[in-house]
Amino acid sequence: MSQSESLSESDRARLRTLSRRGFSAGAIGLLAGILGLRWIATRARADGIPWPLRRMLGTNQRLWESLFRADALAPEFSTERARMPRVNGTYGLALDEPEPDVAAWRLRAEGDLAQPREFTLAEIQALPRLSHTTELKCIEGWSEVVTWTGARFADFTEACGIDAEQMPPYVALETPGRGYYVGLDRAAAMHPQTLLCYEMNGKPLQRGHGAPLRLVIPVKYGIKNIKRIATIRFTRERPADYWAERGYDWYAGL
Ligand SMILES: Nc1nc2c(c(=O)[nH]1)N[C@H]1C(S)=C(S)[C@@H](COP(=O)(O)O)O[C@H]1N2
Ligand SMILES: [Mo]
Repeated sequence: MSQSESLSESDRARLRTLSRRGFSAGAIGLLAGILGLRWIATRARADGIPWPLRRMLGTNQRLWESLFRADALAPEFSTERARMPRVNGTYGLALDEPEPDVAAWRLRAEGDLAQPREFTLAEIQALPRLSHTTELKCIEGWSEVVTWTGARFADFTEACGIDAEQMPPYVALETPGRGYYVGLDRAAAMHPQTLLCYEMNGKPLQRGHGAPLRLVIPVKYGIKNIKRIATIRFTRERPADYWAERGYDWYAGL
């Protein structure tokens, strides 16, 4: 004898009601989910994405910011662990143009400073030299340990005549022609491991990795590690950021 045959007619009726109820509850839940997603998707956009999502990123950012410690260092590794990462992201690198002349290259510092300044690569290399072996983490899900060498961003700001107390809250960095651009909060820019980097794994930086000068900022995801910097602007307004304008978190902290 099968189970259903042993059920009385009233049991069966009860079962039918229960499963109908279960189905209705499921259907209502599903519908609410779909309507909810549609509601989110049709909201006004803020920096390229619907405002409820942007607000979630904002909350996320405040949480990360409150956890940030200016003196907490990103983990460092032995140099034997260092590898060459893939070339990832070529916006603003102009790889189809002829090899640039490094002697003619200039880094422009502008914005909230006594007067705009231009630096040669030799001038950046004359600043105190620092190396660290840290992990480059891409939001796409891969990471690589790399030995980076360059000048501390904090030493560069000093060379620009900005003292740490007067430093404006934001820094904007751009490639030539603004093919890629990044905005940073002051605390991350001034972090002791943040470098204007000209050597990678003991060799001069290659074009695909941002020659002649790139940013290395281990307290942020890869997207903020802008390659081939032409301009650095100190500013009181939060700068535009290439990937934040395309839906990623502006802060992008680790
Ligand atoms: N100019 C420029 N810098 C950039 C990018 C880019 O597209 N253009 N991509 C970023 C991203 S997403 C990552 S993960 C790192 C990768 O650095 P790598 O190419 O040296 O591995 O560079 C960052 N800096
Ligand atoms: Mo990335």
